Amino acid sequence: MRGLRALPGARGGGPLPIAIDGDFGDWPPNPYVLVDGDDLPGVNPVDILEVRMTTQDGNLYIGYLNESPLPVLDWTYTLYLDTDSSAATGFQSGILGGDYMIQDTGLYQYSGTGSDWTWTLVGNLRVGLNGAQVEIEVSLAEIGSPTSFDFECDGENAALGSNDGIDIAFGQFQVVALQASPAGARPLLPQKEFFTGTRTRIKLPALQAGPGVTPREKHR
Ligand SMILES: [Ca+2]
Ligand SMILES: [Ca+2]
Ligand SMILES: [Ca+2]
Repeated sequence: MRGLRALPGARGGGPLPIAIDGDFGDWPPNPYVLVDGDDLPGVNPVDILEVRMTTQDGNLYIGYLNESPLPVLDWTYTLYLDTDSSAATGFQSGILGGDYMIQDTGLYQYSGTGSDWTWTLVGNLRVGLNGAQVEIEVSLAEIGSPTSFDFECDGENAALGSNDGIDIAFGQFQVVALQASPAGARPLLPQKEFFTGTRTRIKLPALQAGPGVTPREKHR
């Protein structure tokens, strides 16, 4: 399900709606920006430089800045949203408990018991990829209208058949704080790390195809 958007001119002179075109130039000033840095060594084309977020008209906007242009989005980026800030609920990634996941153009809700790769498609999202920038729009209502959430963004190089490094960025986004401050709120507790292949790799079964995209295997 696509997020609702306000029509231009319906905002009484507020900022223009963010266009989902893979260009951050139309974002309001001072969004949340989690800087990951150019930290993935070797030939790893999927390398998160920053994850940005903001809200507008009941929607959450997510932006990825990759080190280099991406040929496709596919499952290069997987974003887990821990919307109840509880690692005990949702998919246990090792960092958080992901209640929702965004992968490619799909928004999914976790429907497993914690360690299994069981997701239910909520709907398809508007996604724009342009070179090294990706923009995604998701209705906050579709992820339970959280006031804050923890997130983990995994950049998976296996998706491009290249080196198998996984770049991980995680942090916390305060929805209410940002909405209360149009100029934007800075991130709380930003953290970052990267992973280059010492974890045990587990191939998880693909999902049953829904009306949208099927999430790809998760490597842990
Ligand atoms: Ca844009
Ligand atoms: Ca990085
Ligand atoms: Ca959770």
